[in-house]
Amino acid sequence: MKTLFKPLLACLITAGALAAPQALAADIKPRIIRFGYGLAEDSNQGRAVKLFADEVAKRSGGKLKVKGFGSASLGNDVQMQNALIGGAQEMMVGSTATLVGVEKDFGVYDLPFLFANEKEADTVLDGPFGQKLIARLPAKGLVGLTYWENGFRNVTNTKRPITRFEDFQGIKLRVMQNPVYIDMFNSFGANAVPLAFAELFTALETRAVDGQENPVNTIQSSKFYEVQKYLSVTKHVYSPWVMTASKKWWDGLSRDEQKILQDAALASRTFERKDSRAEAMRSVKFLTQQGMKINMVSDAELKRMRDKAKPAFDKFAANGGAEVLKELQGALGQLRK
Ligand code: TK8
Repeated sequence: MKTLFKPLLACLITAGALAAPQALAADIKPRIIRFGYGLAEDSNQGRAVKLFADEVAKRSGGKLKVKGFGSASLGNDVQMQNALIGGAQEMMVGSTATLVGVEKDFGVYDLPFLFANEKEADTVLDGPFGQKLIARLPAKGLVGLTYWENGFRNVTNTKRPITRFEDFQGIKLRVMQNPVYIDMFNSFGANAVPLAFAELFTALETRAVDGQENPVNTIQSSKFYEVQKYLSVTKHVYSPWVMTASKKWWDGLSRDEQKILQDAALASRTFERKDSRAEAMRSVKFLTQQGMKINMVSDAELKRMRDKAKPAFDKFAANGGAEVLKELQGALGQLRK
């Protein structure tokens, strides 16, 4: 009986799969997925969330509905992380820098002048190093799906162009809520003020701070050009975003549902990086047209900044980051061989 039944069942499954592959095979329930992010809907982040939502809808026959909530309307990065861990929100994308409260080693990406270009960043983030860091998240209540590009960060302020680190002297500079940034800019002579991104525009507008640092895409999409005069191209840090899901919620999904989300996340990664890079090429011109004064910082001065930031490296290593820093430098060394 058993031996007869098995091939018959296999035949039925094959026939069924041929007739209606999705409907029969996939275990998908109707679900609404709240997906929060910090930037405006009309930003590289917003466009990629929309692409992700469309991909998930397509791959799930419309059953999984991703609802994007931009401009930190569900909370800033840190608040959303906590909501995911607690199971009060399903998904988000945000900076790896603000994940340090959850997993300290993510701070390694914030050390200045590590990645030489986007290609290095892609290879390391998508390769064993980046995936190993992501694999630490489930133990902390999060599931990391993929990295997106935030991009190389540049400095804006209202006081003066930054041409060398001495120009940071006395500038009140908003940084992300992350100790590496605080140490780095303080070592340049700035007065680093950690602040959530959601509060940044107002802080710049009211002159509570003089400046900030972010990729050109964000300077454009968050309209910082309205309240900032100087943009200095320092590319001091390559900043990743990471897409995460609540582990509590994720564990209740079927394998099919998880696979749809994971596949759609990878599709969104390809789109997001391409879109962000194309936009970054146009942003500099746009920002000039808006009246920003833009200067490039020379390689020699960037090297001086790098040397000056050594205390940030030392402190990161001394506070338990030595291993992860060595691994990242090792991965970069492999690439450059
Ligand atoms: C958006 C932030 C932003 C980051 C920052 O929520 O805070 O400056 O660059 O992209 O994650």
